[in-house]
Amino acid sequence: MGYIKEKFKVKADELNVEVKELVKNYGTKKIDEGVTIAQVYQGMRGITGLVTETSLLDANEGIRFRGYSIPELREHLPKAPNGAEPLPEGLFYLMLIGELPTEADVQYLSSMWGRRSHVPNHVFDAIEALPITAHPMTMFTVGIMALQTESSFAHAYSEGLNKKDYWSETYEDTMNLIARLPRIAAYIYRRKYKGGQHIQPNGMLDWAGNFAHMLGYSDEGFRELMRLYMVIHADHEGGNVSAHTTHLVGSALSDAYLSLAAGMNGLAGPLHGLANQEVIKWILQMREELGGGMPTKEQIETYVRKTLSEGKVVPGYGHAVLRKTDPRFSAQMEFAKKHLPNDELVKIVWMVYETVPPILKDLGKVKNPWPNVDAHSGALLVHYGLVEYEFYTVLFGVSRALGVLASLCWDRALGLSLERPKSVTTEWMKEFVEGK
Ligand code: NMX
Ligand code: MLT
Repeated sequence: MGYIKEKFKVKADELNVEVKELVKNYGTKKIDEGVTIAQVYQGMRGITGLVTETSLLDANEGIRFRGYSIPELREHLPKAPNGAEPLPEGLFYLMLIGELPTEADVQYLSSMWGRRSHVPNHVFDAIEALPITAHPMTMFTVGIMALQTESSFAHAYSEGLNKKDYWSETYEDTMNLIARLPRIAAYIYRRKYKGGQHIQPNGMLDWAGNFAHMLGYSDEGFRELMRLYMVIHADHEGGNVSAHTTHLVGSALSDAYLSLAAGMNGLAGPLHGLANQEVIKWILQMREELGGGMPTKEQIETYVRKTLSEGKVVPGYGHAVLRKTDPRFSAQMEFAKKHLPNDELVKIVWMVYETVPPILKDLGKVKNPWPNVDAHSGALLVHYGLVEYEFYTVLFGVSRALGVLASLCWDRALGLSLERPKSVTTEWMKEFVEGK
C-alpha cells in the first residue's frame, strides 16, 4: 500500500470513530428548523441533507477547501518549477487527507498518476464509434463508461469484497481514473478538432501541464492557466448537481466509473457546467450581431435585456447558494490582469460584469445577480487559442473529478448509506396543508 493510501486509512479510521460517536450521542438532534413546501418544490434549496468532507461553501465568502480559500490555496499549495499557480495534485491531497501537502506529496501523486495513465484501446474505439458531430461531453461520458471495464471495485465486489475494504478498491479506482481522464479528454479534443492527430503524454510534466501538452498547447501561460483552472473547478461542496449525482449513484455501490459518468452527465447541463460554453457563445454572438469590435456599455445592456425578453437566462450569472461575486471568477480576473490585461474578449467579460448585476437586481426575482465561475473561463481559453467552446465543459469535468472522487473515497471509508429520501405527491401536499 502506498503511503498516501495508508495515511488516508488512518484519517478515515479516526473520523469513523468521531462520526459514530456523533450519531450515537446527537443522532436525534435537529440540524434545521424543518423543511418548507417551497423548498420541496424548488430544488431543495437550503436544506442541509448531505455530508461532504472535501469543501464547504459560504454564500458570501465562497468556497473553502478543507478550510482554505482560493487565495490561500494559491499562496500555500506547491507550484510547478518557475510556476506561480497551485498544482491540482496538491489540492487533491488536501481534499483527500485534510492536510496541506508537501512538495514530496505532490511529486508522489504526479508520478503515480503518470504511471497509471495508460488508457486501453477499447476506450478510444468506443469514442471513435460516435459521430464526430457528437458533443464532447457525450464522448467524455462514453469514454468514462468504456473505462469501467477496469474497475477494481466492481471486480473485487463480484468476488465477494468485504464491506471493510470498499474504501480501498474505491481509492484504487479513483487514482486510476484521475490518472487517465486527461488522456481521454485530450483524445476527444484532438479527434474532434485537430484531425485525429494525437499527442503522446510527456512523463516529465505535472498532471495539468501534461494535459495542456496533450491538448496541443506548449505555451507556459496556458499550462499555468490549466493548473489554476483544474484547482478552482475541482469542488463546490456536495449539493451541486455533479457532486450530488456522483455521491447518489455511488451510494448504490456503483463503482467510481459509473458514479463519475453519472455526475458528468449532470455537469453537461446548461444550468450547471455547460454554462461555460454558453457564456462565450453568448458573448461571441453579441459581438457578431454588433458587427465585431468592442461593444459599448449601452450595447451590452440592450443585448442583456434582449436575452431576458426572449425567456433565456444570462449565462454565467446567478447561483443557487452564492450571494456575492464567485471567488473563482475573481481568481480568473486576477490571472487575466496579470497575464492578458489587454485582451479584447477579457475586457468585454469585465464590461459585462459591470453591466449585468444591476439589470438582474432590477428583475427583483434573481437571488444572486453576480457572476459565477463560468462567466470568465472561456475568454481566458480563447486567448491561448482554445477556441472550440463546446469542449470547455470537458475541462470542467476533468477538474471536477478531483473533488467528487476524493469525496467518493470518503463515502466508502465512512460507510455512508444508500441515499433514498422520501417523496410525496401534490395530492399528498394538498391534504397535508388542509390538515387531513
Ligand atoms: N439570468 C436570468 N434569470 C435568472 C438568472 C440569470 N442568470 N439567474 C436566476 N434567474 C431567474 C431564475 O431563472 C428564476 O426565474 P423563474 O422564477 O422565472 O423560474 C429566478 O431568477 C430565481 O432563481 P434563483 O433562485 O435566483 O436561482 P436558482 O437557484 O433557481 O438557479 C442558477 C441558479 C445558477 C441555475 C441560475 O442563476 C441560472 O440559471 N444562471 C445562469 C446559468 C449559469 O450560469 N449556470 C452556471 C452555474 C455555475 N455552475 O457552473 O454550475
Ligand atoms: C459548481 O461549481 O458546482 C457550481 O457553482 C454549482 C453549484 O455549486 O451549485
